Amino acid sequence: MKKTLNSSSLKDIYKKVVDGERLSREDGLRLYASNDVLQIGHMANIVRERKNGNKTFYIVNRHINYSNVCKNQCKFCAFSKEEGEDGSYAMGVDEVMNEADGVVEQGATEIHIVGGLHPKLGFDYYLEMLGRLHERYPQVHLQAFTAVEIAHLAERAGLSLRDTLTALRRAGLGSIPGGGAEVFSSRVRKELCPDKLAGEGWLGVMREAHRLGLRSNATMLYGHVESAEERTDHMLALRRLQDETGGFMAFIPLAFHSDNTFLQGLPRTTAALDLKTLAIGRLMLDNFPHIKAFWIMLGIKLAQVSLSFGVDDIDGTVVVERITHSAGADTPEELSVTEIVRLIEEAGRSPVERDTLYREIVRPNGRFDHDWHPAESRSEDCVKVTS
Ligand code: V47
Ligand code: SF4
Repeated sequence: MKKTLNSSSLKDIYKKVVDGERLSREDGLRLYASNDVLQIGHMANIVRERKNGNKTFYIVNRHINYSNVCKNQCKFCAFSKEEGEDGSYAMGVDEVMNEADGVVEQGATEIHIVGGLHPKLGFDYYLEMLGRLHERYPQVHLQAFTAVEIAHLAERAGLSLRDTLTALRRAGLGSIPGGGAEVFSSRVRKELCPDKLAGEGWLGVMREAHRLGLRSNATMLYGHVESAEERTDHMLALRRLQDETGGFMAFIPLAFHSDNTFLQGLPRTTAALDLKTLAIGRLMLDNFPHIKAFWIMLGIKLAQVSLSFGVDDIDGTVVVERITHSAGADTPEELSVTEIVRLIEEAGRSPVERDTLYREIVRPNGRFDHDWHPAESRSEDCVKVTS
C-alpha cells in the first residue's frame, strides 16, 4: 500500500523527500517547529531505508578515556577536572594498555579513545599510546582523539595540523571520533565553552583529516541552551563540508545530561526532541551514509525506537564510559552483543556487525563467539565493503 502524508503543513517537504531532493534551511526550521514527530520520523525512515535498507549496524568496541584533566572548563562537561583536583586522573601508557587488556578476547574490532585537553602531556605520550596499542592489537581499529584534542596536540607539538595528523596516523590512528563539535554557533560557544576550538576550527581539523584520507564521525550536543536555528545551522555546516570531502561516516546527535555540570538542573531532553533531532539529522544530512543513536546517552529503549526514525546504527558494546556517566546517565556502561542483537531484531531490523569503516563482519557460523579473533575475518570473502 502506498504510504501518504496527512500533515498538510509538511506536504511539500514530504514530496522533496520522496523525490530525493535536498532540504533547505527553511525546511529544517519547519521540521523543528512541527510537533508531528511521527510524520517527521516516517520521512526519515524513507531515507534510512533508501540508504541502508533494513540493516542496523553495531560494533563490538571498547571506550578508553585516558585522562579527565582538561585545561578547558566547558559548562556542559561533568567529566573534566583540573590537574591535581580530587578525582582527576591521567593514565600512563601502561595503564592504557591494561584498560585495553582483553579486547581481543572480547571480540572487539575497535578501541575508541578520547580524553581532556591535558596541559602537560607531551605529543610523545599520544604517539606512544597509539603505537603500543597498534603493535599489540594490529587487527583492532584505533578511533582516537576528537578534533579538539588534535588541535590541542598540534599546538603542544608546534606542528601543523597536517603533520600532527600524519604522525598520529603513522603511529596507528585509524579514524577520528565525532566529539568536540558541540554546536558550532559562536553564541553558544561563547556562553558554554569560550576556550574551546571554534566551530570553524573543528571543521578545519576534519577537512585536513579527510584530505589525508582519514575518515571521521560528527556529533552535535543538543538539549542545553541552543536554539532550533543553531541546530539546523550546525547540520548545514556539516553537510557543506561533507559535500567538499565526503569523509564523514556517521552523524551522532548527543543528548545533553546536566548532572554535576555548571548547567545542573536543566531538565533531560524529551523523547520528542531526541527523535526529532535524529530524524531531522537523517533528513538534512542527505550526504551522510549513517545516523547513529549512541544508546549510552539516549537510553536503550529510545535508541531501539529510533531505528524507525532515521537511525541505522546503534554504536556498540562500549564497556566503560565516563563522560556521560559523570553527568548522571543512568544507562549501563556495557551492552552484550546478545542484548544489542535482541533489541535490533525486536525492532524488526536486521542486525549487522560492522567494523569502524562500516565493513560488514561475518563471524564463523554466523554466531558471536568471544574466542573468535577479528583478524580471522580479514579475508576478502568475510569483510564486505559497504560504503
Ligand atoms: O565532545 C560532554 C559530549 C562528547 C556531556 O564518534 C556530553 O562514534 C552529554 O563524541 N552530556 C564526547 N554529552 C563523546 C563523543 C562520542 C561518543 C560516542 C561515539 C562517538 C563517535 C563520539 O560528549 C563531547 C561532548 O560533546 N559531552 N559532556 C554531557 N554532560
Ligand atoms: Fe574538556 Fe572536552 Fe570536557 Fe570541554 S568537553 S571540558 S574540552 S573534556
